[in-house]
Amino acid sequence: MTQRKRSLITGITGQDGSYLSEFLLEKGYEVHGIIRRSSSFNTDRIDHIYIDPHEEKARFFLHYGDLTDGTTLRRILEEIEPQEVYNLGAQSHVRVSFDSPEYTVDTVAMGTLRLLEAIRDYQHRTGNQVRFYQAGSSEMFGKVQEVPQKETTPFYPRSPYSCAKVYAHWQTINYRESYDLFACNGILFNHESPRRGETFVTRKITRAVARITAGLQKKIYLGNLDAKRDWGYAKDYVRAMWLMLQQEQPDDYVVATNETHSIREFLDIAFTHVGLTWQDYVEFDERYLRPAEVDLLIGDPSKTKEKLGWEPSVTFEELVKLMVDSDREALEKTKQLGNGFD
Ligand code: NDP
Ligand code: GDR
Repeated sequence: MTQRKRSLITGITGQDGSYLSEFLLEKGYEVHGIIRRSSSFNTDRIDHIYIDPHEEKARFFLHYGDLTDGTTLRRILEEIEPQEVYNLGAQSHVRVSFDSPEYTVDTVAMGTLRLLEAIRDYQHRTGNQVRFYQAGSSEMFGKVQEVPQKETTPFYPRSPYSCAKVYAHWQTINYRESYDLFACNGILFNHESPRRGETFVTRKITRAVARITAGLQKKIYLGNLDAKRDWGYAKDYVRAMWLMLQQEQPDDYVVATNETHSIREFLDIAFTHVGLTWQDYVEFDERYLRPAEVDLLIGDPSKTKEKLGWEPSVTFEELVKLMVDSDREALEKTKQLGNGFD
């Protein structure tokens, strides 16, 4: 084993996993990630940092596994002996969690428990300290109890996904208090980027704007446009995850911008940025509504700012524009390669 700090990331192929990997590699870490076997490539977001593990300079390694498979999680943990574990893996789509509640809960809630159990046993057997980050969500606040939401605001989850995240949150605290595990909960509000999954509302909109301006799409079908979210930039948010694990004591932190905007406002900035009017292109489709909606999220990150010295670096308007620009550039590149265009 090298003397470098080793980290293990579940969900390394996701938006946050890819940014966190880049961040940790820059800090000099050896980064290990768990990927799911898939019949097609699922490593798009991390291909640019992958180096053949046979090369001496390789510090980035991938291992097949799944949060629903506890034996493999244990084996990987024992093999890697990481000092830090970031649990980002999840079926993370709120609407989909209503369609697949059992699978969502198995991954999000039971998956976290499996990982915590593996860490507990590993730590007990070897005496090696492991620092654990749990990817908690503002969705746990759900139905509005207090505005803005902070670490002490009561949870009122409104989806199978967020119920599972509440379980994982409390289990993380329980392992901290029961087994002296250095375990932190981040309660992260929505964070977006050009790497955001294409079915989340922000990326769905910016991708559609790019395709509409390229003449590839005429309409975009959306659900509830009145919901309000506190949207930040994913790159800023992975920095907060790491900062949590560098403190003297484990704790829980809200990461947010303290600004809230509706889907309509997002649409307005995205379409206006390319000289279009969103009302000309947006249609309603009830299939995108949720059985129970979260109407208003706005976070109070005072504790995180004060204790971790964390600040967001990108404004809402900048975020929308950088996502639109990125989708337009990506489409332009595809066009030049002659893919998907007649
Ligand atoms: P993504 O949906 O982009 O990524 C999810 C990751 O989890 C992917 O790597 C996915 O693999 C992996 N995964 C899914 N199911 C399993 C499984 N059964 N076993 C192992 N891995 C699995 O999410 P984000 O990067 O946006 O979010 C990261 C984490 O933070 C998630 O836990 C999410 O719930 C949470 N979160 C996200 C917020 C956000 O705004 N982005 C806000 C608050 C919390 P694959 O690529 O193969 O599908
Ligand atoms: P969210 O993100 O549910 O907040 O969860 P999403 O982008 O899916 O929805 C945000 C809001 O937009 C409304 N909406 C639509 N949503 C989608 N996906 N598609 C549509 O067509 C559409 N039309 C309107 C939704 O109803 C909702 O109000 C994200 C995920 O990353 C979670 O994993 C994370 O925990 C939370 O953010 C914080």
